[in-house]
Amino acid sequence: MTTKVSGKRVAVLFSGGPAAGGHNVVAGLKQILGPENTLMGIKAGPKGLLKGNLFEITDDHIQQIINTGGFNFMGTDRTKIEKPEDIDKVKAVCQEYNLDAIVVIGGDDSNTNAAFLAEKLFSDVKEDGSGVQVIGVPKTIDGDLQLGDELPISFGFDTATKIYAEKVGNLLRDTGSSLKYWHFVRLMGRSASHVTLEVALQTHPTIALISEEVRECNITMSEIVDSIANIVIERAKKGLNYGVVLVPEGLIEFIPGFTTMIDDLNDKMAKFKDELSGKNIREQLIFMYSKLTQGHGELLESLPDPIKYKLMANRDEHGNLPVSQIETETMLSSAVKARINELENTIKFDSINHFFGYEARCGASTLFDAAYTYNLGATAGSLILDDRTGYMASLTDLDKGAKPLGIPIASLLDIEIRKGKPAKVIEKALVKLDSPAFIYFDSRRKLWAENDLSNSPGPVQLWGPTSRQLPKTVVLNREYASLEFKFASE
Ligand code: FBP
Repeated sequence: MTTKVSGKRVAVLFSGGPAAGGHNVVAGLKQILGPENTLMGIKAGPKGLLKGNLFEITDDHIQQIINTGGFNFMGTDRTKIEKPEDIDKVKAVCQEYNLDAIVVIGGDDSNTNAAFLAEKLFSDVKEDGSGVQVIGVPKTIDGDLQLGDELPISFGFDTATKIYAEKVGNLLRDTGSSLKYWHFVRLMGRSASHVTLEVALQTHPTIALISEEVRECNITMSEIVDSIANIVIERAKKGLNYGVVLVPEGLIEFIPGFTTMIDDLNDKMAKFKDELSGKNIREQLIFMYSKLTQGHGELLESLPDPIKYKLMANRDEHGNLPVSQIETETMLSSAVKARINELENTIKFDSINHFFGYEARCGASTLFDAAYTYNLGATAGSLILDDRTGYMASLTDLDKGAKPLGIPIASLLDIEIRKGKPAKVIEKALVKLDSPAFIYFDSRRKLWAENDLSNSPGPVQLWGPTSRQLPKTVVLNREYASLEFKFASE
């Protein structure tokens, strides 16, 4: 016999970058809690939790937000809650609003936050000595919060990659029509190259760089430039003076030499925080050249000014470099131009640079993300009604009915250096070079470079044959028999 749970008071917040489907998580959560329990929204992410910025979510709100993209219903931010005084503030807010549970909808760093909150709020929050439950929901367009069969993908990845694939497909068709430009396109995705790999599988670009391959195979900056220049030259010899190059957003952090230089820079910026404050950017750079380990200072100094400045930008509260602002595609296309001039100066090479980033994070959800997120919200709600804490909601077997699952978040924590110090964080899932998706890409890329085999998938479909398609990387890596997703409720 099951007993109906009533009287629970649950608060939900968004954390980190927005991703399509967040509003449906809230809707699924509200549905499962039912009218017997109360759902509160927290405005402006973890910062709003510290400030006690809460309001009650009604059925009318759900009617307005369901199936809409974005996190604008409540807003989001990247505050890390870790200091003892912050935990005390959270406890005070839980007491003020008489909360029984908090749901954190976020990526790897936000779910790390959720694990620590779960531990700190486990007991002694309420008058009777009991605690407040904390449940995470896996969100990020980056696709780097995934865990094999237990968590095939985070939400938002499908919508973002389909929107990018439309734009990249359009560029491939445009340049294959006008026959005169090389487009260098940097695609969002922070560290991992899942987004770039997925978009490549959907569109078959002339070239797609994969950061993880660059790091693992020790491919230097000049080797990357040479390999692109050689493809440009070979195509030009066949009369093909055009193409599209996909560049993952975080590439710079993966290039040998750059990786250790950026780690060194992160450490020293944290160490010399006080000395750097009050200096202008040029003074900061001169100061850092002398503080970096030998070789790193010289490498930093050799970079174009805009890249140098961006490398000195403030890290976020989780210690991440703001790679979305580093124009690697511009640096690469100029270096390729210079190299072509050295190798074959008769070749025509006109390049145009693009960054596809923020425009896809809040797009209206694909059918997959809409259904997935509603079910993730319902799973998070069920974990709360079942008195669980420290779990992340997931759905497995996305091709055969989908099964809800709760994953203990603490089991995912690993040690990484953040802001110059070891910290426990959820490890980012990177593209594996032995994964079926990468192997498939590797088996095709030469053909895509030599010929015009582009695919232009067009805009996201809400009906018709492609509307029910899962991300190709997920289908290949999970060895699903079909591209189509299936949820039990359908
Ligand atoms: P999350 O990991 O929080 O989901 O962030 C994803 C992301 O869109 C990255 O791809 C990008 O590098 C970053 O956010 C940009 O951050 P911001 O919104 O702070 O500029």
